[in-house]
Parts: sequence; C-alpha cells; structure tokens
Amino acid sequence: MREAEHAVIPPLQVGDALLLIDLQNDFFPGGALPIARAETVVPVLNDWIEAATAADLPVYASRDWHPPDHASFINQGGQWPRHCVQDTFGAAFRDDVALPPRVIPISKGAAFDRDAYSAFDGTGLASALHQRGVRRLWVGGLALDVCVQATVLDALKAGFETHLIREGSRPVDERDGREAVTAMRHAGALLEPDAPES
Ligand code: VGL
Ligand code: ZN
Repeated sequence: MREAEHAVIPPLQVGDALLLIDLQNDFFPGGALPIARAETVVPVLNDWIEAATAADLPVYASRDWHPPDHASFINQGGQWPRHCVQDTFGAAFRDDVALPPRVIPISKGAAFDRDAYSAFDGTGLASALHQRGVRRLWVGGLALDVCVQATVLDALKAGFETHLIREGSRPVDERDGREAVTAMRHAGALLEPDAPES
C-alpha cells in the first residue's frame, strides 16, 4: 500500500502564522454552498496545523457567520444561497479539520446589511496580527476565488508576507480560481509550493 502523501512544509519560525479560511460544513459537499473537491484540502491543512502547532505558532480560523436573513442571500437580493447561518450545523467548522485547542476564531459577515469576504474585513485582524508580531502568513481554505482571494489581497495590503497554500484551497469556479491565483501573484503573494505561471 502506498503511504499517504504529506504536504511539503517549509521551515516555520517565530513571526509566522497560519490563517485558515471558512472550513465550514456548508462549503463542503452536501452543504448549502458546496465547493467541488473541498474535502481534498483537509489532509493538506491538517499537516499545516500540525506543523504550526509543533512550532508553537498561532493558528487563526475564519468563519462566515451570517444572520438568518443576510444581505448576501438570494432571498434578500444577494448572490448566494442561504449558508453559514450563525449557530447552525452548516456554519460549524468541519469536524475532520484538526483545529488546535488554542485556535483563534475570526467571525466575519455578521453585519445584516453587507457581506465580508476577507477575514480582515471589519474584524480587526490586521492589528491583532501586528500586535502579536506576525510578519508572515500562510493562507488556505475556502473558497479560493472568493474569501481566500479577498483575504490574501488584504493581507498583502496590510504589509504581511503572504503565502497561498495552493493545495489547501479550492474554488467555487475553476476558471475564477485560476484567475484568482494570477491576481494574488501579481499583487505579491507567494505560492506554496511555488509553481510556474499558468
Ligand atoms: C464564501 C461565498 C459566500 C467563501 C462566503 O467563504 O468563500 N463564498 N460567502
Ligand atoms: Zn457568505
């Protein structure tokens, strides 16, 4: 039997942090806004969680955290099916993601009247990271072309060296996903592992 493959993880150091985006039931197959092959990110990100925890580095996990009649829902004139409603199963972190006991959750999209794709949007995350001395961020999760993209672009704007964990993210739409990777690279994001321009 072939041994399970593990993510290749570069040496991590003080000042690094892992930022996991929206690993919530609703974004996995069977959920309200399912992303194709989302389950493939779980073993990859679990390896990263293990490495970050072993190096005593902080792990942040954002969650889409919408009120029941959120402005982003189709029935409210928005673009998305009802998803990640606060305190529902769909909004819970997927239980095979090995979040450490000291995970730092970040709730976003909780305002009734506006959406927030980025984990930095309205959360105070940039100052929290700066205060903690974080300089380099590794970002993975869902969805590559929506909340991961918005988060990575904001992280770069906030001055962090920002790495996208490519195998730890999946898009809503494949083509949008490729465009998102290009846009992130052009904005200065580094790819982990590095890959030639597509
Ligand atoms: C997301 C669509 C709507 C995401 C959140 O987490 O990427 N996508 N809300
Ligand atoms: Zn949402």
